[in-house]
Amino acid sequence: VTALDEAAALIQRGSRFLVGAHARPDGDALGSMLATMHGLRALGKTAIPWSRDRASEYLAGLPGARELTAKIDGTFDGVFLHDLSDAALLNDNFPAREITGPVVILDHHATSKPFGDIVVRDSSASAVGVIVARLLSRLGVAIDKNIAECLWCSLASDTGWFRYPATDVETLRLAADCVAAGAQPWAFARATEEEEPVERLQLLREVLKTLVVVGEPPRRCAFLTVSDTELSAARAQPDMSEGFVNYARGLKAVEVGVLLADTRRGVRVSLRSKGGIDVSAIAAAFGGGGHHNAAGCLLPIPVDEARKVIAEAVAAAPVKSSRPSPPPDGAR
Ligand SMILES: [Mn+2]
Repeated sequence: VTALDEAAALIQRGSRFLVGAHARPDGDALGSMLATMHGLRALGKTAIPWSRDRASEYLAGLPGARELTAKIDGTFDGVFLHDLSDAALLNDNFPAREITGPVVILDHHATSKPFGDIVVRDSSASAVGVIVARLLSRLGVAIDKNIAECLWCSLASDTGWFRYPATDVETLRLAADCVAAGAQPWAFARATEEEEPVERLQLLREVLKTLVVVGEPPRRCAFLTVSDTELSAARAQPDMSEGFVNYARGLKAVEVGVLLADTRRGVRVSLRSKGGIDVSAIAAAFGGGGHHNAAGCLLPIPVDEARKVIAEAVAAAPVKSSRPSPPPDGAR
């Protein structure tokens, strides 16, 4: 019996469920949890989307995003937590297990501090939406328009619009199924990336002034920093720097891009690799985690020190050969 079977059995047995994700949910977290919610409802179950945080403005148009709530009544037959590898990433006022019932983890992170009663984990899945689609398929739930829009959000978000290495045939077939069921790629792109507040671009202008490139290939590293200086110059909100780290990675001969966000809790470090360096190992060394090519951690030190510490960690990181493996004998 696989974890997926156990998760499906739990759904069939129960009637009332919570769905949730990590704090400050991104497109994969929110899209996948809402897809599960709509799938549960299609089976006639009650499903409530638990979140202390509201959906980011750019995701607020997802079907169900406005239902997010931290106020719940009664008890549940289980909770499905998405895109979550570490209980510490859950908001601290998450209800106790006596309220939620069994905890089911649907996740695709490799670095994990295991928790949960049923853990459906596939670190090769490009997005948690892929795992949710497998679960819904096991339950015989057809992808309707709501599910399709939420899964599309999950896939597009975590594959970087279908270009990161985990983008496989399963991902693209599911994407096609979503479009067939009513997901509209341009409508989603418009809502998320083609309606940016002016302050975000003004923030980018300020943040680009902080660019620092250190080291030599294959470990060259580019840093961008966002602190109160940049935020107030642009009159911008902290969450508007989402995605800026990709500008740092996207430079010629740079292997790792880093965004340092100076917050009251410390420096939030976002790391992005082109594949030659495992940034999840670097993040894990500082108590964080993530994926081979995308990871993060929180450093309770000043931002200049954080830059130095991360630069040293990248300079010391093992480099994976970027040469493609040779074809098997006879394949030439
Ligand atoms: Mn994810």
